[in-house]
Amino acid sequence: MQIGVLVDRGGAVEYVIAGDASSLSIPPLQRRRSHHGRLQGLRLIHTHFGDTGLSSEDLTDLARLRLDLIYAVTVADGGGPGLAHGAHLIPDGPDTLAWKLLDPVLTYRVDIPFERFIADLEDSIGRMRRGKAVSSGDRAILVAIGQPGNPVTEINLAELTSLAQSAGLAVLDTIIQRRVQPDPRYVLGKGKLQEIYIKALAMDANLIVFDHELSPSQARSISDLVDMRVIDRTQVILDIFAKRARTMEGKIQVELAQLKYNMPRLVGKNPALSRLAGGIGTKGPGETKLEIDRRRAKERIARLEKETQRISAKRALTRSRRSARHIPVISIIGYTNTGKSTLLNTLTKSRVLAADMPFATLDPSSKRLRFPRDIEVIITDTVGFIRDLPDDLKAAFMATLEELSEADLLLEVIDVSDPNIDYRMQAVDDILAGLGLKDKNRLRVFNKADRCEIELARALSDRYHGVLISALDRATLGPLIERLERFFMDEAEKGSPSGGKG
Ligand SMILES: Nc1nc2c(ncn2[C@@H]2O[C@H](COP(=O)(O)OP(=O)(O)OP(=O)(O)O)[C@@H](O)[C@H]2O)c(=O)[nH]1
Ligand SMILES: [Mg+2]
Repeated sequence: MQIGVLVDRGGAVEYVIAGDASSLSIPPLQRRRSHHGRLQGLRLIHTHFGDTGLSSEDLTDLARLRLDLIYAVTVADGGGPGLAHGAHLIPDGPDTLAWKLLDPVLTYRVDIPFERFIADLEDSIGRMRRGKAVSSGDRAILVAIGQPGNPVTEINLAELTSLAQSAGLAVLDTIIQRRVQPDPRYVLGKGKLQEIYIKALAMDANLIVFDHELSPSQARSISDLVDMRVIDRTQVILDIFAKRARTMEGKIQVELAQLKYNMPRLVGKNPALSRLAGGIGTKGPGETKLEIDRRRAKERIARLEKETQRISAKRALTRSRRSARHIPVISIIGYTNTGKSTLLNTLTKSRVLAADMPFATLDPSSKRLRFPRDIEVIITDTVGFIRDLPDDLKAAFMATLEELSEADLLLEVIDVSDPNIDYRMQAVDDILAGLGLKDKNRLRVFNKADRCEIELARALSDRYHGVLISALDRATLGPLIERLERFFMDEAEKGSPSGGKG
């Protein structure tokens, strides 16, 4: 007959189950752990006769009971343990789990660092759920403070609208609250906030989004007052980033930013708390759930930070190899959605994702570019800039932005058809200053010339000694390529002993 044991996280056997020749029926388990997407805290190890691996009933039990892990140990000819067939659950979307089969190994070779394994697994399950502030289908009202009719306020609100849409929200209405200074407690006046809440209810919205960054205490006061989810622009940006990150590196950076942003907001009443809550393997005595959540978040942050340092170091190595080979680097920068990736694609005939939405690009990509006069450079596309990028996000993307400091040339792409061009050029200048990159060689490229009055575009481009292009149309890139080529020839002259020094 089959014999099984259910083992808890501490390694103690909780149940011993005797089945029949081909199956095992697990008794009803006490629900010992608060659920919230967490696992049961028990792993099942049981015997199988013959050479059979996990059966579909086994896998159903795994999923139904949310076991930590399941193993079937086959019985070898002499009666001893043969192969161990294992499986565990993995996240498969915000609300679904799938199972993953492990390669069968000889039973005495099973070697899983269990504590670490289960902490990582529960982290990744929790992450699927907790990470996102919004889900597509959410219906939102957007709120900004400022002066109606004031161009800056209008620009900010329009930008928030496109961010919200890019995050998958339906934007039902936008509201500007006339105010010079945000209210320290509620951002808006208390009365106005209640008014907006009622309006939101009437429109069947389920979310209010503030353009203004909410401090943890503001978020708390507001959610005490209105019974609806309230988030800010930063959370919308974080959600977009989480959705777009493709590489491991990008994902780590986004998760780090999310944790750092959410951590101070982990407070008693916050509904985000229940989403962050979960079972914990090594619970210290007397710790409240809140303390445990904070501790877990801290530990995870520490782990991810180490990881980003490792990535940084790796990138630095790649860069130094590159510079050892004297291949110059151009970094394409600029406000989001200005056409950076399109330009990279057209210049290098590649097919990096370019799309009409903020933050289409998150993960940098580098390509080689050979000029007609046989100069070769590396050209890198980066994440777009946006005004008021929260510090945590900036920090998380440092590894990507570090690259910029070693570029030989920053190619700033500007959307010349943008009615808010001055405001956005200023935002880019501010961000570069913040990164200590203001004095770097920079060439301004005025893109989307096809979309506006050509005289106006040319005047602007001339004012900044820039180049006018339409990145979609390779035929317009001649002057840009020439400028770049000239720049690198001059640089080579300066650098080589036969040049500058004579
Ligand atoms: N009309 C016109 N559209 C352009 C031009 N260059 C880019 N676009 C469009 O502008 C949108 C954004 O282009 P991307 O290349 O994704 O912009 P990006 O700067 O890489 O944006 P992020 O990566 O999201 O920051 C896309 O819909 C492009 O097709 C151009 O010269 N003319
Ligand atoms: Mg891009």
